[in-house]
Amino acid sequence: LRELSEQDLRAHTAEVLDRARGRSVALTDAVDDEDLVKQHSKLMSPLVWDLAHIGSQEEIWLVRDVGGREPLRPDIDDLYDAFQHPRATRPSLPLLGPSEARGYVEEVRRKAFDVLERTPLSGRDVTRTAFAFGMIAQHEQQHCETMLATHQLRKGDPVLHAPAPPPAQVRDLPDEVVVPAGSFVMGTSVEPWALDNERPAHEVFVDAFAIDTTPVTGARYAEFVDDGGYADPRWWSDDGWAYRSEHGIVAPRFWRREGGRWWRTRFGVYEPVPDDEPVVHVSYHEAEAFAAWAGKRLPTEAEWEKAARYDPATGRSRRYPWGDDDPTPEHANLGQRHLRPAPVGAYPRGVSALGVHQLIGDVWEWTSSDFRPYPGFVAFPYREYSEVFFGPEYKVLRGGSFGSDPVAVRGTFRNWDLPIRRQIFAGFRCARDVHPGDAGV
Ligand code: AVJ
Ligand code: FE
Repeated sequence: LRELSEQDLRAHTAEVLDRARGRSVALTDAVDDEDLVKQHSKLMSPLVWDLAHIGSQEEIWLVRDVGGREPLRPDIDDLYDAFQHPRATRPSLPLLGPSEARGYVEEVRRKAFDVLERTPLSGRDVTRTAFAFGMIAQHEQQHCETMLATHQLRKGDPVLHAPAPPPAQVRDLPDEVVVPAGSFVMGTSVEPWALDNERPAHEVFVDAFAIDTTPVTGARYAEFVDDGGYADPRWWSDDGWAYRSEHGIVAPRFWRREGGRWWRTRFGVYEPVPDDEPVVHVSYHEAEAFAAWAGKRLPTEAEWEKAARYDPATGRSRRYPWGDDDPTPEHANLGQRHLRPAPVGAYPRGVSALGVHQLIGDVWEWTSSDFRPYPGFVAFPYREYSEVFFGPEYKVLRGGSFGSDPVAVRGTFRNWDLPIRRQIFAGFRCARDVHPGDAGV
């Protein structure tokens, strides 16, 4: 992005916005109107709320703020303000209906494109302008991933279809990669569309550690379940044990035991849990318990990012594990091209300089870190994007899932959620301390 001419940046921005809109339309056209307005889970909004919320944010940031245009629908700002109405109450609001919502987002988009054509993206104040377009494209894609999670919670016949991901290309990968102690640059000050919480770049010293080469698979996770892992408080934190007891949790969300093995419903299809696919739909508490059972722990956020970005040959941090090039379908399973994580070993071209696989795409990975600001953090452009969430309640997830669009994932990208959440496409990998003198350090 930083090297693009004004004209190419405008064309790229339009393309990214179009791609997001194609996906929102596909996710909302896949079901009938009754399904669009209904709440499939108390954790989620009706799909029609996400759709109009996407339009409302675009109106606020692109049409009004960047464009300086007259508001289209100031009367609905409050309805689509996520902080005014918790998800559980959204179905009872006087929301725009399906056809109204579709008409609204189209009208906002026409105006936003008009603003895009007339607004300089380079020169004075560009950072704010070019960023606003990138932020809104990412915002729409983030809600598309949320809508995809709503689809996963919805009951009924399959309505989404996609080809299978690639099979494993490499087998017998080593279990772990050892990363020697040392500093690396975490976060970014130069990535044009990086969000406020990814900034600024800063040096972090990380002790030697070992990290799993791949995310934890379904087969490995089933060993934990079948070993009585959910019934043994030794592996769980106090909060985790209370959570699993209160909710009667005995396996990942959507898993069911039948005929001596684990099955799962995925987007309306009932199937055996695949052995070599990263486990998905586990909470932080479950990930933490598995790691304890395995004699390991979750990686910190800094460890995850060092494993993903640090290149020991140059001492630099890369934009992505494979280098500085934007993701292609050969690098990672992103963008809902497939409706599932790919088996481990499916993306040898996505490997990091340190030899760690599938850090980007497939499943979000829980880290042990609380969501906190980097030193020098400045809220931008609004406090409610990140700042109000900083603190001990939220855990950081990294790397994006099969349902994350490339525009909304980077080596520096930080997601966060409550440790009890498991409707998101979250899995994990483990890490452990290593000490000087241990093999490989
Ligand atoms: C970054 C995924 C936690 O969905 O709550 C969407 C993104 N912020 N609208 C969320 C977001 C405002 C956010 N996460
Ligand atoms: Fe939002």
